[in-house]
Amino acid sequence: MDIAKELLAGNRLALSRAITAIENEYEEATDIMKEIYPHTGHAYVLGITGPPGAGKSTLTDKIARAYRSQGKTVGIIAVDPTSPFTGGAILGDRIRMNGLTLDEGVFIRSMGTRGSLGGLSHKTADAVKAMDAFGKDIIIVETVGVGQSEVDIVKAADTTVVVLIPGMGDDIQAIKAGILEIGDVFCVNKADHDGADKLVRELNMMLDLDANTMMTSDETKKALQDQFHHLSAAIMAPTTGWRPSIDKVVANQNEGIDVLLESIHKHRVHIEGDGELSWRRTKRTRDEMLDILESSIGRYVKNKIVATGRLDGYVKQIKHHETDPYSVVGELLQEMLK
Ligand SMILES: Nc1nc2c(ncn2[C@@H]2O[C@H](COP(=O)(O)OP(=O)(O)OP(=O)(O)O)[C@@H](O)[C@H]2O)c(=O)[nH]1
Ligand SMILES: [Mg+2]
Repeated sequence: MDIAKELLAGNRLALSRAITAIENEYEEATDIMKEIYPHTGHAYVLGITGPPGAGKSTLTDKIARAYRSQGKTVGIIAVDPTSPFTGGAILGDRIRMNGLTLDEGVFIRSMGTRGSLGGLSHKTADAVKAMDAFGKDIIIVETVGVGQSEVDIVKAADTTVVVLIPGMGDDIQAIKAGILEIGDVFCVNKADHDGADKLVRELNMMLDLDANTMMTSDETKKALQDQFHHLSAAIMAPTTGWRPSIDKVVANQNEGIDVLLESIHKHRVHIEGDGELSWRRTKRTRDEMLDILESSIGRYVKNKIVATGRLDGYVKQIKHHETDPYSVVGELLQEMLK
């Protein structure tokens, strides 16, 4: 089967195979990406992240249904960076999203680390592109946790929803730094539990008072814009005045979903209007390009040196302190990139 062609023609099996190729780094994945790339850039990508058990899958299911009722097609990628196997995640998410799997307008896929956390965000981004080229209007990336790995993963998102639940106590302090940075919309889920209003108040306070965080992100943005300034005016635009919204939701009872969707929509309109979306996507493209460059050059040089059979000799020399890895790499690079 010509996977790329079939995928572009709307064959679900081809989409599934493409993502498997991406996930397992099969050689054909590169050719598939090349062929589908011109057909990407149409989908809107939603990131949903938050601590384990916060109700992300339940919420994803409800959000997907809401978009479906608007006539939009939906792709869902459930990423679990904590698990080397996707089996558990697949099972749990499948059960929670039971009705959805029967809907032709929805495509659900789980992705795990398959042993190496490195590259998971890159693979997720490529899987998003596969669903985008396939023609999904909205792509939802659900990822568990509150660490760096999901921060990287949600970089693929245009709007990021951070899901929190009442009763997390001091945990919120611990996770706040990373979370305030990435949340465009905050969802206080399980609002049927005590403490939802308290959590909303705390979040409001953090967002208002933590000028530091805001400054960092604005500064980071500025620094990046400076690097970009020669590229185009479009990416100079941002430094947005977006104040993340905080919505109370009871996902398992489908309560508050409309309001949450409205917040997501407002954020979308906001970043489309002031150039931020274009800027985010430009930055993403740049990061991706450098990522591919780095890994390709690395692989090329590594393969070459292994092929010359000199690797073991170098290792021995380094081990005997006759030289050091930095000098060896420096010499090799000079020699190979001449
Ligand atoms: N009381 C209550 N329970 C909820 C709500 N939303 C989800 N749940 C329940 O919370 C549990 C966890 O929900 P999931 O959707 O699996 O949470 P998750 O964040 O995807 O979990 P992981 O992917 O394992 O991190 C399930 O038993 C849900 O039924 C809610 O609003 N209120
Ligand atoms: Mg889940």
